[in-house]
Amino acid sequence: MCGTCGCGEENKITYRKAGEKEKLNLEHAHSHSHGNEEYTHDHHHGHLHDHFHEHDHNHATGHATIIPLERNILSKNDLLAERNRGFFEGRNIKAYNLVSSPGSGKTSILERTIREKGTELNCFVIEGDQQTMNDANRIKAAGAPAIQINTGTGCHLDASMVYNAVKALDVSSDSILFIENVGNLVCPSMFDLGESKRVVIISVTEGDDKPAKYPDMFQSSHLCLINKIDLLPYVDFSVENAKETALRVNHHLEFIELSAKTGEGMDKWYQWLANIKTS
Ligand SMILES: Nc1nc2c(ncn2[C@@H]2O[C@H](COP(=O)(O)OP(=O)(O)OP(=O)(O)O)[C@@H](O)[C@H]2O)c(=O)[nH]1
Ligand SMILES: [Mg+2]
Repeated sequence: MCGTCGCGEENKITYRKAGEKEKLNLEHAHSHSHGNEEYTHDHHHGHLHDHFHEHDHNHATGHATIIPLERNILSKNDLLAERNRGFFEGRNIKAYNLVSSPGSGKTSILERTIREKGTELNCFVIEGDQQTMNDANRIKAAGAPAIQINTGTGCHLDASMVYNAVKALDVSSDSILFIENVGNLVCPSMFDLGESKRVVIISVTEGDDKPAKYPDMFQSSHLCLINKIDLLPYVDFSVENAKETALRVNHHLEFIELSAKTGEGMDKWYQWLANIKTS
């Protein structure tokens, strides 16, 4: 179980490449294979052994150990994230961590980006979901190599999962790596993956108060994509209110309004990616 947010009870993480049959060879993972294309490892076991031990030891003292345990887990994650960041920088891989609530359109934005700019941008994709290969298969159909991480009961990706996935996916130098996090506006905000930039997506069907309700995610992001603007005539969503609220928690946040469905605004997103890629 993740001691930070309580997720990941079964400790089973799987990594499966979209459309490929071979067993993935992930170093450092305690593993057993399930069929030809799936690889499972007991991700948190090593990490958390000490924490469980510490927790047991201090049981009589009540909850006082929870905060140090959280810090310990997050600082271990931060170390691994820095390792990822060094790996990415050394190979000129621009990594984007895409975070949002479920269904805001992360995969749809990626599909359209890959169809329209995939070759130019040299894209690779890591997909994080609790279950199913759906998103990795959608990305592969759009034309980019993808690996699916299924987190089981886990509600976020962490730096170690990304490290394993990057190795299995064989991400090439001078590329863009999109990491679609598990749909959740809370826990993924705490876990640095070593990304170059964090991109938070909200869709106009979610309500314009989300930045106020989930400030950590907006505070830790560089860019906010406001998706599904084709639906604006049908919903009570004020783009102005959403931006104002988000700027109150993070005055550096940039915004792009777009629709993955109609393509409106996608050119601004491509421009942002191009600027970042050459910076
Ligand atoms: N009208 C409209 N629908 C959209 C748009 N973008 C995505 N959708 C729809 O929203 C639904 C969810 O889209 P996904 O791309 O699967 O969302 P997601 O954020 O990847 O979802 P999870 O991975 O489950 O968190 C789908 O039915 C999409 O067709 C958009 O710009 N406009
Ligand atoms: Mg998705």
